[in-house]
Amino acid sequence: TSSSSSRRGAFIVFEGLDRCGKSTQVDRLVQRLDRDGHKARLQKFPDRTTAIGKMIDAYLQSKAEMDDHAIHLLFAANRWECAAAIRRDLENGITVIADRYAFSGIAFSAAKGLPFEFCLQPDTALPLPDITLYLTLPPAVASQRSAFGVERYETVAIQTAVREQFGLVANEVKKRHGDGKWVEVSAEGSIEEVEERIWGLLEGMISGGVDGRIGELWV
Ligand code: 2DT
Ligand code: MG
Repeated sequence: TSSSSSRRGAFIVFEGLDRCGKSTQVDRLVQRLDRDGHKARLQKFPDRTTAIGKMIDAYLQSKAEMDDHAIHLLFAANRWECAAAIRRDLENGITVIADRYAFSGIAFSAAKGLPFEFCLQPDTALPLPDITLYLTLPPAVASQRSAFGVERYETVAIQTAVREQFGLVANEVKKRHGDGKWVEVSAEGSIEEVEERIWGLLEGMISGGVDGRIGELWV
């Protein structure tokens, strides 16, 4: 529509525990937008293709060990090296869809015992997502899905601790940026059912574009 040309693209983040179907849903959303001729770009975090991303990849595959603080800062640095491109694309009317973001950074590091305030700090002033969809699955349902992979963090004990931290992250987002910035979505049901649930929440924001400047995380 003509009004969308004066508006910027939407910055949409997906978060959730392993095996919640997050990456599947992100892929389907991007495919749908491509089909509709809508300009959209997928941004995965960690972005394992950069120099920093390769260090993160080695850590996740347990090919490298690293201090908890050091790897936390590398995950954040990996977002900062992508921040300018995200901002530029949004300003050019492109919808940016991120598979994980700073919220995973906080939840996973805090689950290891790092202080919550320390975990928040390095992502301060990154582009603020217009909405974060947090995909939820009851633990009993999750355990019936296919087995965990072999990467670091893919155990029931760690996922349980991460779930608890995501609850604190949700509170922080709502407190600092407003209730509408963090939306829980049930990931129960078929792939198609979850896809329609998600589309119902995002359709207006994506097709209309977003009015106003890009916010800054935690600011
Ligand atoms: P994927 O399986 O989605 O590639 O994630 N992680 C992710 C962190 O610990 N900190 C972060 O900042 C981010 C973005 C979550 C790989 C793992 O990396 C964790 C799972
Ligand atoms: Mg994974």
